[in-house]
Amino acid sequence: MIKFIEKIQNHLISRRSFLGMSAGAIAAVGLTGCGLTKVTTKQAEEMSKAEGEWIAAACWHNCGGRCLNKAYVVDGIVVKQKTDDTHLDSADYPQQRGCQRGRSQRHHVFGADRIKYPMKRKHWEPGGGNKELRGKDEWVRISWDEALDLVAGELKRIKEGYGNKSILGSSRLLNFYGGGLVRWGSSSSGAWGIPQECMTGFFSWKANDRLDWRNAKLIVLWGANPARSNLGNPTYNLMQAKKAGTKFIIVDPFVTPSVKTLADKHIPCRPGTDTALLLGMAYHMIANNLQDQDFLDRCTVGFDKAHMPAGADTKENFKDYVLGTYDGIAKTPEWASEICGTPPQLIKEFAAEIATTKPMIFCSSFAPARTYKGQQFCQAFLTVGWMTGNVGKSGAGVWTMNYAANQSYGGKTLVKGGSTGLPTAKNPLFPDVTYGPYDGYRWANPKNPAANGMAYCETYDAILNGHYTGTNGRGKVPCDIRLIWLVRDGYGYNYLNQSSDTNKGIKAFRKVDFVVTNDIVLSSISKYADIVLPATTEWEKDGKILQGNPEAIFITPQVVKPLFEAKTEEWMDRELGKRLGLNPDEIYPINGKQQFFNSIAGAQVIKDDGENYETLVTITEKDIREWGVKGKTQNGRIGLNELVKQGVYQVPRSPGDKLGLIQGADFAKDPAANPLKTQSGKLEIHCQALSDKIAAYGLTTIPPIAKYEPPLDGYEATFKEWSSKEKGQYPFQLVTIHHGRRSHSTYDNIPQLREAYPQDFVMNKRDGQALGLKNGDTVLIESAYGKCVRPLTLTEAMMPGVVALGEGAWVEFDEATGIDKAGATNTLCGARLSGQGEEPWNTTIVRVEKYRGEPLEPDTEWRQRIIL
Ligand SMILES: Nc1nc2c(c(=O)[nH]1)N[C@H]1C(S)=C(S)[C@@H](COP(=O)(O)OP(=O)(O)OC[C@H]3O[C@@H](n4cnc5c(=O)[nH]c(N)nc54)[C@H](O)[C@@H]3O)O[C@H]1N2
Ligand SMILES: Nc1nc2c(c(=O)[nH]1)N[C@H]1C(S)=C(S)[C@@H](COP(=O)(O)OP(=O)(O)OC[C@H]3O[C@@H](n4cnc5c(=O)[nH]c(N)nc54)[C@H](O)[C@@H]3O)O[C@H]1N2
Ligand SMILES: [Mo]
Repeated sequence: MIKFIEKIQNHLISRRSFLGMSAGAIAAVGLTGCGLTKVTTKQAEEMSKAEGEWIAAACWHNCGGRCLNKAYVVDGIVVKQKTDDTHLDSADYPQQRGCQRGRSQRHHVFGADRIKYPMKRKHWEPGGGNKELRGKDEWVRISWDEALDLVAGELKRIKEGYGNKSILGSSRLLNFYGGGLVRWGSSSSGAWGIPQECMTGFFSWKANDRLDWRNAKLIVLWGANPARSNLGNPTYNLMQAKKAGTKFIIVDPFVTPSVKTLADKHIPCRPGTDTALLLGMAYHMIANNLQDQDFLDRCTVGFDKAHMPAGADTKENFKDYVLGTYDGIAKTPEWASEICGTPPQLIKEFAAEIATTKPMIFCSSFAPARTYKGQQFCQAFLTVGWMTGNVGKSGAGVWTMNYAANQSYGGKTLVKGGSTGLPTAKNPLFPDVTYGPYDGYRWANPKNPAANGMAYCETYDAILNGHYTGTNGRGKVPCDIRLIWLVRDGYGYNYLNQSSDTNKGIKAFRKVDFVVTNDIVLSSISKYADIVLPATTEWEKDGKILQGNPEAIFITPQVVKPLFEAKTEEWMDRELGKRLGLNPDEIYPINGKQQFFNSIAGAQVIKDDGENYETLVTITEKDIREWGVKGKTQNGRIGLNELVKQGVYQVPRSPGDKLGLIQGADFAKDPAANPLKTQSGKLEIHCQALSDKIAAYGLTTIPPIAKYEPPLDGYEATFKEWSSKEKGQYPFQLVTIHHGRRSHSTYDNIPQLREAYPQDFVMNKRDGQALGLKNGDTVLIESAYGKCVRPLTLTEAMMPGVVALGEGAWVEFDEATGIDKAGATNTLCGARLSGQGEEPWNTTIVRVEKYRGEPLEPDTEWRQRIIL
């Protein structure tokens, strides 16, 4: 095997000739100490004929999907990939097929730009050294011993000198070492979680099972673009509904690929103004008595003054707000149209259509809630959806996608992995804060202020100014952040790139004493670090179960041995633990292999009765011996090794089986006998609990019913003066769409994907022409927070006044001009504090002009971040 790797490692080529080749010619890539190893097409063909093995390979990124990925491994090198061929494909029982990104995973794992060795920034020394050089300093290779000594030394120095709260971050090791300062908020689902929890009693009100979507007469997708942002099966599922005759309406400022694929009707709406559109629709329904009054009376509170929750001011009912009874402003379609840009006639038709077409599914994505005070959108969306009475019935429903992947899946979880057996490690400073793999899904509990850290959006200000906003009216909480910690299991959180205001973020990073990350590539956050530790990818670890949609789990064993000097987080934590005087066996009482085994042994699958679960996997004495683990024999549906070889367990489905779910069916039939976990037991259009909870976070407030208030940096803010409609300094509204070439920032480094999905800036053709711009021009896009340049695409598919940029490009600042060349959206989006800590990315305003600087080299030609 060694000989084989040496053989391909001897074929060094320069980066330019690598990129000069077509993507198809590069069938496999190997690694060397100093750069990329190319394998020619001929060699690749030879290699793929060589005797190897197909191994199920993790596809672990946060793309919202989960698919089957298989790697063909010849002598420790992955020479090709394929996807699900474990059973024949059908609409009811679809294969779990991967997309272009997962199938590029080998270019990520074996990329020339993998982090290969521990690296230190040349001018960093304990305490900070020359901090201004972060992001532009040289890197030097150091030994693992030196790296671990330096990292442990800084952890100790900062803990002893300033206390654990001066360490920003969370990880298993940190929790054993006294904890770190944690953050809360919502980087993904916008404002969705809390309104849903308070108004419905479910943090995530599940959608009906995917097979039931075919029973809808109408499906409304609000701000959703599944053809781009739900790869895998969700769009395929929606196509089945379309085939069965369902009509689709999509509300979006952009004629997206999903509009082109699915929609019978497109409703244009300016970003951040959806609440106005929904209020205009509500007005039309009320004025024509189209609402389902029986459902509203039986199942909701707060719609009109006769159905208010106990203790509420009767004037605060939704109907009177819409009619303008007390504020004198009727929220007519004409009123709405001036704000949202949707023609009044279209608003009326749309309102009448959703009110009279039954059954209907009314489904929103997260994007319209990633806006300033996005809770108001969630309130309005649920309220108008409930006005149609489409709850608890087949082919009907009102919800947000409960998670990106499951947009059109919904239903019960039919198969699930077991626990790894690793006990959870509590952060002693914030014992109530749950520790998940993503910072982005951590919620603060406003009832327990001592448990809370700070909102994500406040991080950089907290570092720069030494305080953050305390929940529950605690005012400014002092802090002294000295260490940024990102050595953690699985996936990092690349927040310098992915959270608002990268310019300010870099200033903050340049202030602290120490930044340490573990990473697989030099992602933005690692670029601005002092020490980067080489992490193994999931392909190099012992194995994991990854949950897919509710019908499938993916079992992903080790594919190849760790490359170069890459190590697992477990190894890093143990080694650091020793240096910090901790017992490594207490931090990890069980090893990775045993964890993998436990999660397989504990896997459960639903029985045909649709209620109870049974053991999934058969395990024999021989299996336990061969795996070298502790365990008991058990009987299930599939043998251990067969399952690992197959890489997936998917529950077969067919229409009429008992595995489906109609969400809220019992409640809608008899709300008194089946109360929800809301304060009133009903769906709450007027929801005091929501208003109180948002207020307790201490950032912004909202009334208990859906109201439209112009958001910060929304449409109204594009004008110097609203009444004359004279445009102001930042005349365009920006949406930051999830992009086909990446999962957030992940995969942005893959040249093949860069070629396939350009990072262009999109604007309306007439808007562009008015500025003297033409297709392909390089434009400068500027907000109050930063600026970037990108090639321009002009199209009538974009609403006038709205512009778009895909989120996730790897920020690439020109330090001299302060311009980001990559089109990284968070150079434009400001860090504004809102509601439950949602980041208001889609309420951002910008101006656009022709760029007059040096010509911009296409990003497909850029030097990869190959360090050592
Ligand atoms: N402007 C704007 N910003 C957004 C959004 C938006 O719509 N607009 N969307 C937001 C949303 S919805 C989300 S969910 C967030 C996601 O943002 P993040 O959670 O930051 O996701 P990624 O950018 O994929 O970052 C993953 C990081 O983990 C590293 N990594 C990947 N695999 C491994 C591994 O195996 N081991 C280790 N150690 N590291 C690994 C990658 O190099 C990368 O640095 O972005 C948000 N940011
Ligand atoms: N290819 C790809 N797929 C992904 C991801 C990825 O990074 N890349 N990330 C995954 C993750 S973690 C998540 S959370 C999901 C996100 O999934 P979504 O939130 O659905 O994704 P977006 O692309 O941000 O937005 C969808 C559509 O909403 C529109 N939109 C934006 N703002 C507004 C608004 O204010 N009002 C209205 N009506 N429409 C608006 C946009 O034009 C876009 O077409 O995607 C998942 N899928
Ligand atoms: Mo997300």
